[in-house]
Amino acid sequence: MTYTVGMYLADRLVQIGLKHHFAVAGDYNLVLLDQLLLNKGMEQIYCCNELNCGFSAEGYARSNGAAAAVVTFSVGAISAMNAIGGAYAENLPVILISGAPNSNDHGTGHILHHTTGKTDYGYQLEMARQVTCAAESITDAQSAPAKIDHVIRTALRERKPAYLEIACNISSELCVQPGPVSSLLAEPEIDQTSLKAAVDATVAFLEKSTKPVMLVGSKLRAANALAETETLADKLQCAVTIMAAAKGFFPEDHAGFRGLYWGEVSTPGAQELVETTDALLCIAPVFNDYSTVGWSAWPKGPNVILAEPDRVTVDGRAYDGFTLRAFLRALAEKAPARPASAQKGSVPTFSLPATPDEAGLTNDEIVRHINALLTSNTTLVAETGDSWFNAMRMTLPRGARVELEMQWGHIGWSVPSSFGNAMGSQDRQHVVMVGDGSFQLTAQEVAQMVRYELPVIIFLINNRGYVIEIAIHDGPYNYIKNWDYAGLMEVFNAGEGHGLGLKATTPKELAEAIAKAKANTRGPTLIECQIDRKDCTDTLVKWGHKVASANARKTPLA
Ligand code: DPX
Ligand code: MG
Repeated sequence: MTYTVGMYLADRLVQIGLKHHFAVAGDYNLVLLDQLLLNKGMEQIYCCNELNCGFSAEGYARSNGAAAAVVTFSVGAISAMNAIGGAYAENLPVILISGAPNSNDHGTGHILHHTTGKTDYGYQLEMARQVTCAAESITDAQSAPAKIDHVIRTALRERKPAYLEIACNISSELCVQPGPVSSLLAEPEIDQTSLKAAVDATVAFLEKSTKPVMLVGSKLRAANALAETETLADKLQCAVTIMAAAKGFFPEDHAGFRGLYWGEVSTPGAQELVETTDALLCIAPVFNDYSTVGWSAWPKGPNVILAEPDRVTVDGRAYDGFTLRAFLRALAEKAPARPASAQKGSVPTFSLPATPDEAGLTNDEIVRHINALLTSNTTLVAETGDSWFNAMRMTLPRGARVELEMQWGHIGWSVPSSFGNAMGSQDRQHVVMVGDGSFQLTAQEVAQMVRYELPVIIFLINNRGYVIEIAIHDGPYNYIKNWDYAGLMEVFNAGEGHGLGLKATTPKELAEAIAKAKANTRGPTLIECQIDRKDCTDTLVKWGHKVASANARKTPLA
């Protein structure tokens, strides 16, 4: 069988587990898209624009492990790069593939369309290098296999996005057939001496401690160590807390689970546990201004053991040369039982009294209903805004997943990301919580959920503005044009889809809408929940004030 560069790429993507790739067509990638279509192991899924295409792939990588987005040169790829920056921040291997100028044009002085009008077309590769772990430009068929393999291997190993651009005349040129995929998937070698030293030092530290506590962070899923963390918790029998961006990364029915540590807005009891322990084992954390509540809740000092994806630091000494997963596994074998921190307190559960059926709809009532909807099969996607704080207070059944984008924090992310996530895990129920302001950025991707008949349930919380921003720093820029959000569904259906748009202004209407959403299995349901602008979580307000004062720090006087 004759092979082409595009076919080689398609085979590799299928070999690493992709059943779909996301695309927006343009004349620099049309031949490539044709080549990808030849592979029947993978379906081509279309998006409304390249930003959404990037976020759809990002969501697919969340549910499927890796993803690819195929776009055209500059006008497409530069839009997609925002989402690729997000995939970098969130540790997701997304391969961004851009069509590129014909190899015969390079070095000719030709001015090409869809470029900045300069005759050097290298700027896109330079830009991509800033938001990816590997970036290659393919301008000849012979070197294509090695470049494709390098990009895919690096993305999978580093759990980061990577970039390929392929000159538009090269995708259909002949090249070799790919070999076995094992070389792309190989785990890095482990330095057993260093691993043993790290484990011994940690065990010695924990043995001196009377009440260690675990703190689970958001890089844990990318490190592929969720199960190992639970095994370690079983062995230590200590209290386990999670960071906000790690919601769902530790089972909330575990006997040691003590809730969320987020400084002043922690689950009751969790802040004291974390801040008074003599040994805090931080696993894959990200300490940024948001997670530390404006630098006020940053665990540091001699009592902190830092177990990061590429290094473990105990007693001020750093050890590397092994994976976090290998470390947690080896530590669980030798770790002492230290139950003191879990002996006080109990597993937190969220409960709120129901409000009367005909009362006005409240934020609490929405959260109560959504929490009741969650099962072990739910993926809850929570957008930036008060949806974060609402997701934090819910109790998750074992197996339920939560998707957040707390490091990048691009409003509007949740719509395309949930589309991609649902495409990659069609056996699960996807539930989205998104604010009105966020929805306005990427609303059109709901049309693809209609097109591909994905039964995503979207709770659109219409509080008439950027309420989290109002809490952080108010001004006229936080008030937005209202839309008929539920009405959009008819626009997206255009007479041939199964999308359902509903409005809820009372608890009764919300309950009825949820029942209809559950019955609508052939398309998305958008429930516009109308609440008062001032009705938000008190955690949002407290956290917002702290972050705002950190942002407003003056320069030190000279
Ligand atoms: C902005 C944010 O309506 O949610 O719950 O009302 O806050 P809440 P909404 O979706 O509003 C979101 C809004 C404007 N952030 O409060 S969080 C700034 C921002 C961002 N990303 C991008 N642009 C601006 N985070 C792409
Ligand atoms: Mg809002």
